[in-house]
Amino acid sequence: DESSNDSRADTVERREEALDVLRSNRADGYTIPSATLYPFQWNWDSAFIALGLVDVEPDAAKKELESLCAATWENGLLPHIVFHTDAEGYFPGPEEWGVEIDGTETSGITQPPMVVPAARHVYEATGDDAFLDRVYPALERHLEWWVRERSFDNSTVYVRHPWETGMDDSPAWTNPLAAFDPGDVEYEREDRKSDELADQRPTDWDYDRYVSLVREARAAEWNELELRQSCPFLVEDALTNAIFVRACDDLAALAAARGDDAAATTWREQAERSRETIRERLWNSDLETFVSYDRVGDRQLDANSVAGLASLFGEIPTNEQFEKLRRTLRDEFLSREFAVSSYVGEAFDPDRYWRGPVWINTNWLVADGLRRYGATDLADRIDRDSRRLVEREGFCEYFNPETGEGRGSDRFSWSAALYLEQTD
Ligand code: 2M8
Repeated sequence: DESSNDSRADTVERREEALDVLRSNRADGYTIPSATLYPFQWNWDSAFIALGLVDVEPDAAKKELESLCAATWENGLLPHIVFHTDAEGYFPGPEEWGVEIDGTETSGITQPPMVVPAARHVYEATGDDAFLDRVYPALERHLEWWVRERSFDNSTVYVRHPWETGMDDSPAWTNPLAAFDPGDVEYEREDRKSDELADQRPTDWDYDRYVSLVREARAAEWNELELRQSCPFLVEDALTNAIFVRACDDLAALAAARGDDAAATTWREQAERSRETIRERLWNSDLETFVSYDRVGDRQLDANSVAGLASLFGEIPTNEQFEKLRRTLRDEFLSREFAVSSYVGEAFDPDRYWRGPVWINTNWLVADGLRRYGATDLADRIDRDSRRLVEREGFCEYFNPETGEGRGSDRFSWSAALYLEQTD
């Protein structure tokens, strides 16, 4: 009928805009998240971008992941930013990190290993064995690094900076950040391009601690063993662990595709071992969700955030936990006009970054996870909200869950890429 023709025409037009956003944010073999706020290559952004690009521009999707993998450190750390060029307008830029790998400057922290699920998706969509041969060694080296350098017990993994979680100013980090004194840190922020944007970004209180953690880690020459003793922020993040577990499963599938059965077994066992610990250590029976664990304060961080729901993406919840988690999702996260709020507790702020707004990438993770548990109705509801938001407001960075208004930057790459992924 006419109205469904109209809405199909709208979708076609939006898809063209999405591709235009991605093309205009594209540099030489990689895509920046946003021209106004983030002028370099970001780790998990590139993974989401590749997921969206693969059906329309498979070669660009492959290049996106290959350029990221090429920045892997000798020890296996995959940096959260790759500074391919020296663009202006971002703090902390390359000079603050002081890292150079084969002539390319990078940061000295990582982000959730979405690159592995993305690589599996790109490989399966294209069947390109040569692509797999090019990226596999870096992917495996990276997951080995997580287990060797970022785990106390070879099962759960930890982060040593809030930026590593991707959910920078989540209220989950307030307590561990409040537990140390950042000292007198001097720096100049570049992310508050307007007063309005300033209210949608992390506070100076947060930034003092972000900067101090970077400077301390740099002073320790990024030595993970030393930082495990000295870093005041060591957190087993629920989101990072969920993506890590999924990455182990997906690496196992990629190993099997290459005929390496021994590696496939190793990574399947790693996934299972990690899942078992997460189910115990990160489950919070009051909030009925997964939370993060503070290794310095030796306590759970009881914040109800989308990170707990993302456990579905790693198939972490047992059936019993799933029933409870589904109730938490329904009661706490679906009661506002637009799903899924990034956080729903006392510190909820519908406009500020990872303290309440809806993000298209976490919606995508939760919807994918729900489908794995057969909860198609809930997954469809979340996908519909993502589409509705983008169709009303454009490809914003994040959205107010009550009014739907777009927040942060516009022409934001992963919002565009995941729209393509959802509507193909
Ligand atoms: C945001 O984080 C960066 C630091 O990495 C920042 O605020 O400057 C987060 O939303 C993160 O998840 C994202 O990857 C990055 C680039 O889009 O921006």
